[in-house]
Amino acid sequence: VPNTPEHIACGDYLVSELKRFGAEVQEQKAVLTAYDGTKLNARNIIGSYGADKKDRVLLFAHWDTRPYSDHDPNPDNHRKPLLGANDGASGVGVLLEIARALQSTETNVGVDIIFFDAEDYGTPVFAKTQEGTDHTWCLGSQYWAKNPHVPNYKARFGILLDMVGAEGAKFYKEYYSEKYAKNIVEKVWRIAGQMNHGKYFIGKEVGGITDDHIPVNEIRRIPSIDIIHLEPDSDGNHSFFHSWHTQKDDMSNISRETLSVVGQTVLEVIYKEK
Ligand code: AHN
Ligand code: ZN
Repeated sequence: VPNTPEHIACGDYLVSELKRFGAEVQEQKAVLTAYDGTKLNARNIIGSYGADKKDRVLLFAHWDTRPYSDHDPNPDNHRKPLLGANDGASGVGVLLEIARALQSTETNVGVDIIFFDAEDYGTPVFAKTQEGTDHTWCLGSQYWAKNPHVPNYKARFGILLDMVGAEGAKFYKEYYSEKYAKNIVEKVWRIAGQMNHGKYFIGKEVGGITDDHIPVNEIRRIPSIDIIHLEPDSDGNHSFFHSWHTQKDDMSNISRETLSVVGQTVLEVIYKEK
């Protein structure tokens, strides 16, 4: 949670892990303003492989967790922070393991891994106004998209991992991913199918999500997709996994198999790039 000692310790840990896995690490520190005016000491952490290569792929996830469990069934928990084992940390875990693989086997393209901060400090359910609050999410990625770590930074495409750890997770083709990067959605879902991961990667479209891929697409203009676990309902709407923004988003809901399926699929995608 931003502005806590644990946030500093976790950021330091991520920097040291990326360095241990041979990445060139850059940090981007910024003071960002939350929905309620709170100044957040935010830190985007960037690990690069093949930094001299022109053709690059961007992989990203958010590493902060939410200060509010505002979807918890117990109202007493609404102002408590959550662990975010799935919401945030699952994507970070997969990307750390990908970093470890990149250390031993080089890709043809350069790879940048970005851990974005301050994604999940968006307007809580208990705030007075909910309208027009989309911009209160994804503060770290908005900042990076306007101030990339390398001037005029570009990548062939980007892949965001969000909530990729729940048991039985299903990944549908998210609306903005299809809108901005349809060929990347097709590529990733095709490769997942070839790897027999069709039980996880479902060939059906669902509605759009405000997530870190939006600023990367709309501001930085890098075609980017969101691999995100959603539960579509019969009305054409969708919800997040059952413990989303509750006290139960902890390790008990995390599946090694789901993490592995996502990580193996993304590795296959990036090692296939010529
Ligand atoms: C909204 O609820 C508007 N966006 C969800 C983005 C998010 C939150 N991803 C993880 N936590
Ligand atoms: Zn969240």
